[in-house]
Amino acid sequence: MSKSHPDMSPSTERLVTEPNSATLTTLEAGCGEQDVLAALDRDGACIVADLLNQTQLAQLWSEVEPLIERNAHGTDEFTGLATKRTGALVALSPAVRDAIVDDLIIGAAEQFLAPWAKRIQLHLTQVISIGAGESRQMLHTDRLAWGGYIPRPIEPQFNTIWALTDFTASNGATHIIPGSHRLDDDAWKSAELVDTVRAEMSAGSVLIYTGSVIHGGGANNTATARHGLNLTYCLSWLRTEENQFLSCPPDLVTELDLAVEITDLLGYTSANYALGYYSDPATGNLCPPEAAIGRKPSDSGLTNAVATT
Ligand SMILES: O=C(O)CCC(=O)C(=O)O
Repeated sequence: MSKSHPDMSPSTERLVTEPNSATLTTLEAGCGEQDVLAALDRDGACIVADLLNQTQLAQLWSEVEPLIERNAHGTDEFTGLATKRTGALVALSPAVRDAIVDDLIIGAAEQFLAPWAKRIQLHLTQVISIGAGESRQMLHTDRLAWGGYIPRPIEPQFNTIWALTDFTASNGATHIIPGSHRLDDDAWKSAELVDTVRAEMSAGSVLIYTGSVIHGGGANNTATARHGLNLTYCLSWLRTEENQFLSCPPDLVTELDLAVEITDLLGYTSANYALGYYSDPATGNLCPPEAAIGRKPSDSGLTNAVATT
């Protein structure tokens, strides 16, 4: 691989695992959070079939398709030279906002991450459109975004990819190594030697996977793009991959009158006492994050400012 993720340099040692199962568990849309958590504990990933109905899927697609159309391809092999990545989806798509706070997903994400943080936050919003002729992405774990500094057993991240088109083995369905979430941080370096399972699923279904499971986008050997909506969540004390304050700045939050559940996930709330306040550049006064969007703080934090209504 000539040009890969900057934090990743593969080794040639053999990976000491075999997949836990030959397929990923596929749950029904009516499943509970505990079913998701049990599958994540066992395999590090699972699929929930048809979580979006046809109307929701059509609405989502109608909102994101024009954004993808006007977007450019990636600039290296990791992001994909024939792949488009389209973000800022809280700002740009009401239907994506609905998916972000889907009851099953947000409930499972909160429970999964609860041992390590008081709150969770939105790590990234991104449609990944793997174009015709794209080659296979290198296998990796997403926790490497933080450069390997987060000790095990902390699980920093809970991930989803919502299929906006059918995911098939030939159009780029995600490669997963079930059980690899239990391996050490360097295991992905030799993962190319292991058989993967493909996250094949119908449009409207969602792949859920942890930040520790080894995975990667598939090659697209068809004539049309594979579109997946990647919505990921992480511990509120970590830096996020997509900078939500720039992708959805305070003026826009106010203009869109976003729900508190969404603004909290964007980070417009304290992650802990003294974590996330800002100082008014006009006065130097300490303010709760909510003050920037004209709201009262959800929690009392380290501030000396009186929040607005
Ligand atoms: O699109 C996919 O199937 C996975 C992509 C991925 O893992 C990534 O870009 O980090």
